[in-house]
Amino acid sequence: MNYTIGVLGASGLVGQEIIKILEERNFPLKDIRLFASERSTGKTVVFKDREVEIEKLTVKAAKECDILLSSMPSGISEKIIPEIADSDTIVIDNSSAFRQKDGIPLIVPEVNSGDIPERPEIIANPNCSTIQLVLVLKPLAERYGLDEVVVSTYQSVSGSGQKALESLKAETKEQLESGNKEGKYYERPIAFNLLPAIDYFHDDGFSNEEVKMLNESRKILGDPELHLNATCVRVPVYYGHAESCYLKLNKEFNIDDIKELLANFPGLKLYDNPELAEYPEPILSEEIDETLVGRIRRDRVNPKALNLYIAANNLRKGAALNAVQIAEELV
Ligand code: 11C
Repeated sequence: MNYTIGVLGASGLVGQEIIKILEERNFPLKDIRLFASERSTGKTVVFKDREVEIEKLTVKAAKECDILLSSMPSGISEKIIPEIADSDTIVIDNSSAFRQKDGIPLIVPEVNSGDIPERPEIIANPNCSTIQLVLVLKPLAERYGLDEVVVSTYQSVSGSGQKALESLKAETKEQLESGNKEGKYYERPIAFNLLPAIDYFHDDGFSNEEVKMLNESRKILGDPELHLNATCVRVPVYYGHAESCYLKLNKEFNIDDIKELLANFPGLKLYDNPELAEYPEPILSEEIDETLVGRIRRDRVNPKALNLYIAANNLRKGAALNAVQIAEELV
């Protein structure tokens, strides 16, 4: 059977990446429909050698699709997706609107595809920084048990969209040419800088990105007690998020067993020869589907703890690819 796939938010960075991934992979497609806001309506996108016109999003038109891959702002998703989704039009939603709702699965296929119910209507796609983290946490949790996770992220500007990408370019040029350090997109300059502020701040001092990493990891791993502290930092990099992780396990381990376990987990690629300058980097993650994991080393004091470092393409595995993989699970 072949399926009509719709892409909601087709003109955004993630929407464009979804289209690219559907072209690359052998998805059983009957047709592809592209939807976006009125600003992009009427523009065309080349898909497998033919031009597909971007349509204005209406509930009626969206319901003509079997599966929708949606990447729209949360506020819009929250309003329109419940009107569209049913068991004949399944919506895989990349926004944060439904991730914590009871009864709505939050899926990273390699980790918890078993949580997809028989007749799903909405399936939530997690935040990019969570997806790459849980790929590493899952095999370790299963074999050794997780006592505590401490993670610091290094997140590229593409996580904030096209305007942020342009601002990094413009700010870098301006600082080099005139020394002007004015921020053009974030509240503070991003060029030659690091911003420990992603999304809004909660009353207890955590940013919403940090809270998402805790709540989403708990839901995906099925561990509501998971002890995880995140510090999320925006860095002046175009594509790819990196994360430094400190993990306390419940049991002692052999470090080579950990490397083997991670090397064999689907979606992960062990890249860990620091003496040969082989370690996870955003640049290396740009063109690949796997999450790179390296710099794996035991804590010098605590024999049950280790450090590691991961990098993944935030637009691919962190968003578009994960959504397409969920669609593949459905078909
Ligand atoms: C960032 N992780 O890098 C965010 C982007 O909840 O899907 C994705 C936000 C989300 O800014």
